[in-house]
Amino acid sequence: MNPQTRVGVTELRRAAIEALKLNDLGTMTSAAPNLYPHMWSWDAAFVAIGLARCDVPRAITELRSLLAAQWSTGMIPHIVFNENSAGYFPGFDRWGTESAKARPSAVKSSGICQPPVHAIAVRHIVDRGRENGGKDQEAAESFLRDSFDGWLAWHRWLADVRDPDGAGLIEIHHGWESGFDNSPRWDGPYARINPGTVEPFTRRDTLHVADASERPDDAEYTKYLWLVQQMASVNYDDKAMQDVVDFRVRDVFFSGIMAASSDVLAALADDIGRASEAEELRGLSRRFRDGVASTVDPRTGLARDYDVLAGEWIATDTVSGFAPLVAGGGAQSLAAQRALLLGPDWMGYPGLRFPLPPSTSPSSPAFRPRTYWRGPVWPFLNLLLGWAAQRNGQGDLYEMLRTASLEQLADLKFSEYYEPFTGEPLGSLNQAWTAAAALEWIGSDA
Ligand code: 2M8
Repeated sequence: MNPQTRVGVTELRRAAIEALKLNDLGTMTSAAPNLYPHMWSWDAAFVAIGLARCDVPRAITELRSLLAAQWSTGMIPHIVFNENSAGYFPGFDRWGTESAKARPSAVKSSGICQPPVHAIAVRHIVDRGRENGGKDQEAAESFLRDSFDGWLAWHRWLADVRDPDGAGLIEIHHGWESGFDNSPRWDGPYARINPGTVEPFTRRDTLHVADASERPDDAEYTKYLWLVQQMASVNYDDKAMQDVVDFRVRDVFFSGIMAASSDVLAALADDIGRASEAEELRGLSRRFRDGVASTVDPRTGLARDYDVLAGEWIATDTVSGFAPLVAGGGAQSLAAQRALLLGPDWMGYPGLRFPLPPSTSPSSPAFRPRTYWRGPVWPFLNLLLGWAAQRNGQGDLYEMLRTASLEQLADLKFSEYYEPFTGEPLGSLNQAWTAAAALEWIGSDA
């Protein structure tokens, strides 16, 4: 690394820490300063990965706060509401989780979940703690011991409740559960929903982006809220929900994360002498890895989601097609996925500002370069793909993602997402998981 780049990296680290401070609510971190003034489940995991690079105890606090919101069933809710912020819609009152039996009454949360990246964050905390030694190591190791059963219950709930038939694919009941809210992946399932009467609503999200057309439109929000109403009508009871909800999809990217995370949690189980749980988790990892592999479209090489209600595969050119790369797997499948990702429809697409995968391939008719999950580049996702590449032994892919990400993030905006061809920062600025991704990419280099 030349001296000029090194100065850039030091400045980047300082600015990323500053952006995380801006979002620091004390014992949890808002996903973004105005647009998302609460804690989101998978954002919190990436935030913890970044925090572990500068403050191991604070990273632990982040995940402890998330676990305090875990439902008695094992589910980790997708939003943990900050009592002092009213500026987000739909807020706690709109979720109707007040009377959900499984929600811990002291913590306000939504009633759905997001992908289980948390065990990967715990691994990072333990690794950073051990590197630092002393008090950080003690804190990280005791956190692992205290929190292990919470993470285990979370993985068991996902496996038992969201994959009751053992297909190795997690069923979701809302596009928000995928985290890829309005991705073309969900156009088919949403097109088939005819919402009943939805309580009137006033959105807040469009106030916090430069151009409201980047966000989903009101018709999409009506369907999002319809699903919330349907789930609330049965008090988020796991069994009843499946029968009332108009959105039932097996999410392949969620499942790929489940496979990867279960494997990571298995190694952590070994670490604390929980051998039988380690074996159980390795079984889960295999089950979801196989499930993900079974979805790969032989024509495109990309993994697919499955629409349970329509009984059909959902084939899209979205980054979720790289679920096998995240899940891990056989050498041949990983090599094929690596070649695709580096190829002309993705990182090698002509004219990209940085060689980073757009959320939808620009070759797809569904591609929209400025619209949220329909095309922009999402930095936190690149960190996940890089982590997976490194674990897969694909060091060249890891280095390419790292170099390009550090260049992208050197604008110091920490945007929620970026226009793929111009590199323009879009969505919220100072998005917490983007800043955290920068810290992790820098690693021990600054
Ligand atoms: C976005 O989702 C929320 C709803 O959960 C929203 O648009 O209001 C998604 O990008 C999601 O993946 C992310 O976790 C969340 C907070 O960053 O924002």
